[in-house]
Amino acid sequence: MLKFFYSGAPNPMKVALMLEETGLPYEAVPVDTRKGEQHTPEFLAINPNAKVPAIVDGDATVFDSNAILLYLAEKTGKFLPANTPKLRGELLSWLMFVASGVGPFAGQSVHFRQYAPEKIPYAINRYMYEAQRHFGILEARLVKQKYMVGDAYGIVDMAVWGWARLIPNALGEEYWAKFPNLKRLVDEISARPAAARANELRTKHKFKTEFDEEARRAMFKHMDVKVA
Ligand SMILES: N[C@@H](CCC(=O)N[C@@H](CS)C(=O)NCC(=O)O)C(=O)O
Repeated sequence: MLKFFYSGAPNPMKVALMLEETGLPYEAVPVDTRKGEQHTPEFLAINPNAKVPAIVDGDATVFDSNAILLYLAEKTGKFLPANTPKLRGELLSWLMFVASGVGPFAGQSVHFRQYAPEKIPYAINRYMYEAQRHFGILEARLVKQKYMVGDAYGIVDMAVWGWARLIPNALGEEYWAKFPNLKRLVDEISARPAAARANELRTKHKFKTEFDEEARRAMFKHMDVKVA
C-alpha cells in the first residue's frame, strides 16, 4: 500500500487532501519534525531534503508536495485539466509558481513574524511584501476564473489551498479582505468532505505541539551553524 510520510504542516496537508480526494488506499506514517524524525537515516533515504511530505508507492519514491500532487494526478487520471498544450502549460506554470514562490515566501513570512528570535523589520517587510505579492497574483487569476486551471477543481487549487489558508499566520487575519476570491476558493475546498478527512488525519497521530529547544534544534539548524 502507498505510504504517505506526513505531518500536519501546509505542504503535507495538500497531499493529504489529494489522497482523500482520489480515494486511493494509503498508510499515513507520521514524521514528527519537532522531534527531529525528518533527519533519521531511514527518512533521508526517502527524502534527502529532510522535509515532509514524501510518498513511497511500490518502487516509486516521490518527495516535494507539488511533485506528489502531479504524480498522484497522473497515476489516477484525476484532477488534471484536459491534456492540451495550452492547459498543460498553464498547469505546469501555476504548479511551479505555487511551489517556488507562494510556499517559500509565505513560509518565510510566518518564520520571521512568528519564530525568528529577533524581530527584524527588514526581513518581516520583505517576506510579507513578497507573500502578499504572490497571493495577489493568485487573487488576480481567481477574479477571472473560478479555478486556477481550466474550468474544474484540480491539483493547482489543492496546492493553493495548502498555503492560502495560512494567510492569517503569514500576513494577519485582516488580509483576507484583500483576497476575496482566494478566500472563496479556500472556503469552497475546506468545505469538501476530503478536506475534513485530511484535517482529521493529523488528529489520528500524536504530534509534538511545543516549540521547545528540541524542536528548534531539529527545524532551525542554521541557529547552531555560523556560515555568514
Ligand atoms: N518544497 C517542499 C517543502 C517541504 C517543507 O518545507 N516541509 C516542511 C513542512 S510544511 C517541513 O518538513 N519542515 C520540517 C523542517 O524544516 O525541518 C515541498 O513542497 O514539499
